[in-house]
Amino acid sequence: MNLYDRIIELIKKYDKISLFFHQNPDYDCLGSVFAFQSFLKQKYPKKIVMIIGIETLTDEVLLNFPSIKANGSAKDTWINKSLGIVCDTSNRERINDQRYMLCEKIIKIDHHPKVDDYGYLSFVNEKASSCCEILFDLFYYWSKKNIKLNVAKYLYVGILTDTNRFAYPNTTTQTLDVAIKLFDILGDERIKINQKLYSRTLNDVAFFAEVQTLVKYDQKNNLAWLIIPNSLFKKYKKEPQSCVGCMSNIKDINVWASLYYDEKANSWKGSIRSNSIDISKVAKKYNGGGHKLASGFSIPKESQFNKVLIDLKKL
Ligand SMILES: [Mn+2]
Repeated sequence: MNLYDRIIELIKKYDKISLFFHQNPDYDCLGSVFAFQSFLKQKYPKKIVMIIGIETLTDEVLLNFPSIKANGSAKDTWINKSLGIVCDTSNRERINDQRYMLCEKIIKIDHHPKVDDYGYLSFVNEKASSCCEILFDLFYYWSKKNIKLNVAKYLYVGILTDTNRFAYPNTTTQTLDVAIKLFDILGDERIKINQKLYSRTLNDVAFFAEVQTLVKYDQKNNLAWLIIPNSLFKKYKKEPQSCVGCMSNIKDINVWASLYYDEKANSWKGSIRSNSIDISKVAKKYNGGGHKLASGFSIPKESQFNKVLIDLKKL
């Protein structure tokens, strides 16, 4: 039996499924869990599929996502009779709700480098652009007629954002093959998804314009960085976020990093991006990790950011 068959057989055995995603969720992990929920609901209407912790996310995080409905919080006694499926999360500490431990069994589905091998079953494909790409492949193998419009929407959003609209090097012929099949299902819907996903409010435009003025450059070391004060998020009523993308595609800047304070976690959250150099090792050194060209880290003090920058300069 191949791994897909083993995953399918295990899911079939459970009436209760708990879906988990990663902290600071992006559209790939959210797309994955919402697609999974929609797919399973269509294929097995009697199963109860809960996205654990979804009710803790703010509207801003979910804003651009097509037709999301929160489904209330799950009790511990429910979770401990369920099968857990964790999407897009390389290590256990990063799972959004640590009650994943209560699940009878866990399935991990991910495309990040394998830093933590967890789960009763683990499907990791580092060559996949996104977790959503893997799920499309799994669902297509499982029951392609159940990849209905809603499932396709969620998966498309995840692939689109994780590949930066098919521009990042993680886009492969396999990714495009999946995109072709999704286009067929989505029809004109994909244009609406694009518009909704990438539309900006005037408040956003003003916010990012101000963020841009805070970027510092070290042209000698081809490095850019940014520290976003919490007052700025408050001023524009924005959820704290990395804004690391505002430093991408700058000529002769090869590595860029941002930092902001995360009140909930009581720590400083950082993001590092690169256009060619592997920066994941630096992220790992500072309590983080991720991909070669896109990683995150977490430090207890703002002053430690200097050490991160020195390590990045050495690259
Ligand atoms: Mn992802």
